[in-house]
Amino acid sequence: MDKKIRHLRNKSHKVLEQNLKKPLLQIISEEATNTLFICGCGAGSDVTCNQLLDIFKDLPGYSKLHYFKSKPYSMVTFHTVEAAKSAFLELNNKLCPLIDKMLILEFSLLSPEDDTPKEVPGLIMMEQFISEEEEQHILEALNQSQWIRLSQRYVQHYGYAYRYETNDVDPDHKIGDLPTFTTDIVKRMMDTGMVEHIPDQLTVNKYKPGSGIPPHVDTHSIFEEALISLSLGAPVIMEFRHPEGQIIPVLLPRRSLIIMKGESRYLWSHGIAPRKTDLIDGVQVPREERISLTFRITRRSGECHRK
Ligand SMILES: O=C(O)CCC(=O)C(=O)O
Repeated sequence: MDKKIRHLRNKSHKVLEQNLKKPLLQIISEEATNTLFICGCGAGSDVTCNQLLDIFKDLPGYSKLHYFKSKPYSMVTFHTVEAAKSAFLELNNKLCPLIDKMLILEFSLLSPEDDTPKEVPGLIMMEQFISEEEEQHILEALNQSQWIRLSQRYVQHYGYAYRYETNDVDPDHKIGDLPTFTTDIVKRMMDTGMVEHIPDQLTVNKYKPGSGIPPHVDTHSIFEEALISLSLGAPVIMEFRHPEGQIIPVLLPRRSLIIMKGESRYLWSHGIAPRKTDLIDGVQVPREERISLTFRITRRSGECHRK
């Protein structure tokens, strides 16, 4: 082993012992296990959770990244020991260009505390929120209007124009009311009792197979809590990401409505990976054109104090 790597590895071992308050023999293993420590990559380092996700999430057998708020290392679990072993052989002791840093990995004898939720807190899903006839009617109405082309998708805006440079709208510049084909749907939404204010901004997104939307948290300061999205045309998997690394894939069936509130709105990001298929019930399903209507409520009641 080269001198520099040996030095880094010894340093990492000390950090693990200090943090876990156990002898090294009870922390790491020479035999492969299904969990790896990613030494020196955690909170307090300059490596972000998203960078680690980019390195690990597409490796065969990847299960979960554990990026702790206050620990100077991260952990990654795989579905099998074999999968962890091949990730180890591929990445350990090598310079990783994505973070411009040598990856020091160790097989862990400990499993990361699993206190993470299995569902996205605050996310409400309502299947078959509209009928097939209503879906058809909205799709036809949308096709009468002009689509604006963005790099990955096509959009239409109603109420207030969405500003992609600043991820907000100009609250002093209303461009019109929401279209009449949404009136019944908005009423039904309000009747659920889960949306406090009447939406006044609508972004329509048209996604061709292979396109998506990067993970994001909608701006707190300009929009009220509830974000509502109606899916038309085809299902898709939306990924919700916790800042500590957990990803929960959520199937949005065609004609379903989701309401994001609480943590799902303010803490977890949501996004759609740009790919041509989605894994649905264990089957790779080819994507088809999907159109979503995202309803927002512009904030009129002063500052948002949520972090
Ligand atoms: O397509 C969707 O359901 C979500 C769209 C979205 O997140 C957005 O427009 O900000």
